[in-house]
Amino acid sequence: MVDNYGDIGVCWRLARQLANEFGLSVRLWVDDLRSLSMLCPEADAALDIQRCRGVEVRLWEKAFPEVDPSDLVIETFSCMLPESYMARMGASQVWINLEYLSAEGWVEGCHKLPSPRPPLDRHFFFPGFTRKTGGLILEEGLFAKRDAFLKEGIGGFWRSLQMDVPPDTLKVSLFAYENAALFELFDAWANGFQKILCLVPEGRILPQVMSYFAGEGFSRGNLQVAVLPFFEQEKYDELLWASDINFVRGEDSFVRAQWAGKPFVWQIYPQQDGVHWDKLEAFLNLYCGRLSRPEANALRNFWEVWNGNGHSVVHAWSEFLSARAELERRAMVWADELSENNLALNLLDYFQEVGTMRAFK
Ligand code: TRH
Repeated sequence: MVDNYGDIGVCWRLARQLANEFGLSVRLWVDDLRSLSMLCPEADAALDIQRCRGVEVRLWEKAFPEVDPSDLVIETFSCMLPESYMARMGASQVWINLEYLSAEGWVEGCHKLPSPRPPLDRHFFFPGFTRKTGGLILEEGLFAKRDAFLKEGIGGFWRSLQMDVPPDTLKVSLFAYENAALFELFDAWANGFQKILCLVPEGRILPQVMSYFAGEGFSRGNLQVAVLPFFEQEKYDELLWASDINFVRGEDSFVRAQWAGKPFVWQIYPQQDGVHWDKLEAFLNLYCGRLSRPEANALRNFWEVWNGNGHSVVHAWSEFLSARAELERRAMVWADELSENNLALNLLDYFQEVGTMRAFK
């Protein structure tokens, strides 16, 4: 897909973590190396086989190469393993289907359920936000890195972008799909009392951003927009840390915004039958649970507006902004709570659990 990096984003992150933190020998099969090279410029989109950041990266072609299957086979997002690969798998492989992220209640019931593919066993593994799910991808030491960046690295970050950001300016990163609410939001920012610097990495929202300014520079009233290059994954984290509010989308940037510990706004990946609204509400219910009522309403209303419920953007934004101090506190506490449930650790524990269960069968 053009400009959809979530699936490779998750796989690349997990592959690196398993290889570099746990010392495992990891082979990542990718059918779109161009997308990977956007997240990691060292990856060469022309190479069928390469080693990159401790991971063996292989091109997933139609004619799938004949290789010995790994001890742990992680199928992500139900991508369907090639027949020839499955034919070589047997009782010594543990096959896990790593699913999409959702805060919906049914996830807890389905996490770790068997999903047989006779004669092989397969097991569901669901990431999630509660202790009864597989948790979220979080690299060792990420919070310490974030905090050190905020203490010492932030000036260097802005300088690397050749930007001089006045302290009274609210910095907002904007990573989004096309969005019908954008013009109204930009109007609210342009006409608001607060100076706003909106940082837009190149991507799907950019044509809309350009058309708002109609070729007349990138500033209007109190709003200034800076278009940024699409960063490698680590630098995108820095953008999230350096900004005061983050607009994110999909699955992986959504999680990274949570680790940033800053107020954030999620544009969920829209699905045709509208089921994404259930997912959005499920997350809001969890996240808002411990916010006081005005702040919870402000967050909920603005997120719903940003996801296209058609209500007034101006009003929702002004309430969201007023709730900022409380949302900042919530974001930090939430990040700390979530960090207790680490996906990579849980996945490897489960790998051993399945192996042990088999031995007793
Ligand atoms: O690209 P996305 O919209 O991905 C989506 C979702 O994952 C969705 O569930 C899936 O079904 C759909 O794709 C096909 O958004 P997401 O998930 O946030 O992924 C973006 C990735 O790009 C993430 O790993 C962060 C990374 N990124 C950078 O590395 N540099 C950047 O400058 C930016 C803006 C993002």
